[in-house]
Amino acid sequence: MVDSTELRAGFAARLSTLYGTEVPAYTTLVDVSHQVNQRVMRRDPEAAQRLGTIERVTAERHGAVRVGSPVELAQVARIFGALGMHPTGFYDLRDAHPRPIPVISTAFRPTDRAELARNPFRVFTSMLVPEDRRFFDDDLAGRLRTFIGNRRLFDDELLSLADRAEAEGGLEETEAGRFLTLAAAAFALSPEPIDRAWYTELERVSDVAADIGGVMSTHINHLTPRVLDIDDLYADMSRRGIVMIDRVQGPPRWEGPDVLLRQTSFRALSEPRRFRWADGSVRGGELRVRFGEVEARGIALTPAGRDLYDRLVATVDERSAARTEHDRQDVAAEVWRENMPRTERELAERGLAFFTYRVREDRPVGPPPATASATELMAGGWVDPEPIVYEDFLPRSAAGIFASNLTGGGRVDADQGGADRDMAWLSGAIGRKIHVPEELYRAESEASREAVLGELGAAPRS
Ligand code: OOG
Ligand code: NI
Repeated sequence: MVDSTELRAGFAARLSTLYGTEVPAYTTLVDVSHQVNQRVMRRDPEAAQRLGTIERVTAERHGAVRVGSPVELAQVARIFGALGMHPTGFYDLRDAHPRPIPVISTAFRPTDRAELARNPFRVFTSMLVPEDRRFFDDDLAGRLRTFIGNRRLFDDELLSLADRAEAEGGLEETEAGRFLTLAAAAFALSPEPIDRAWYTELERVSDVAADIGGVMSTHINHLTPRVLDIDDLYADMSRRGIVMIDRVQGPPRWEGPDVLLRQTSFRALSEPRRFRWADGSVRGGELRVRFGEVEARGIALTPAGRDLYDRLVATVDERSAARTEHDRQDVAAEVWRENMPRTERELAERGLAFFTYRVREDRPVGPPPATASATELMAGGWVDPEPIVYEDFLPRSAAGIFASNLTGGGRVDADQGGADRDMAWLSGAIGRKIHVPEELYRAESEASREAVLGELGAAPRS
């Protein structure tokens, strides 16, 4: 029996091989990431592994895929379900500034800490919203839905293997191999000719709409390795002559703890694709839609920490308006120094980030009260906080990643009505619970507090 964890690791490895053959620059990015990680490990192995073992970080990737309808998203969910990956978080990119994108998204990932440690593979998955009138008029929306309704991204054999794997927690060896082959193949770039006129019509609305709804199949859009020092990677890639987007997105580089997620990418490369023209002829051409991205992960923030983060981002925006990108980084570091706790301990004490707890060797004799809060346990010298790594995404960075790789202008009619789409809607549409990231982190932190209380033989409060 090949269990869901092994299936997930196998799928991530196969996709990585596939994407490396399709987009060779991805292989360079992975190589450079490994070199950066080794440099950081040599500098300080303990600090390097504060947010995950080097084995986990080296194997770690996230992918991005895009589909056209709830039916397709529900099918993707069955495939990822077989791999122990569950929809987590809701991202609405339709009102992203400055470039709205006509999609809503979730991320499929393991939700359990032990599973994340074994293999944290996750996929940012976006779904087109043809019903949104700001992007598509009635006529185009109708044709788009028909086009998407007539294609099959995943065949029956793949889906039934997925269902069996999900129901039974794995597959027997031969079937597992078959399942992984079919699953990876479903995300390969298709050689089928693309209807040029249809693709162009959609491109006028949005490159992303064309990439999703202009072709008969789906494909992996990028695969993202994790690095321990993203500024080092950025400089290294630039030295190799690879054109990077103009910034690292997310929190700035600074001396204090890394929180949430920092990401950067190189611009999409042109790839040969085949087109069918209006006269019926099929000729080669090219499209730029797929790129390379890299990320560094930090500590998960509580809702209070996230509010602070959002306020700081707004402050950086205000203070750096009309200044260069280079200045912006300095402004951001300055704003962080003024407002962000400089230590993990202070993040924990102020309830701004999520932690688990470890009992101290030199703890006081005698147990803490059974109802002691995490803050009391830390203050009393019973436990030390251990950071919980952020496993999710940032809407603003995601919008930036989409936007930095758009070539066309795009068209949005702000006077038209958008379609109501939220997490509950998406959950209903795919028939699965969508996990809330902050609830997962909170449950993990709370379980740890209870565990250390048990370990400390906590006594009822007198
Ligand atoms: C997804 C963009 C978002 C990220 O890392 O924030 C993303 C896409 O381009 O399909 O992958
Ligand atoms: Ni990404």
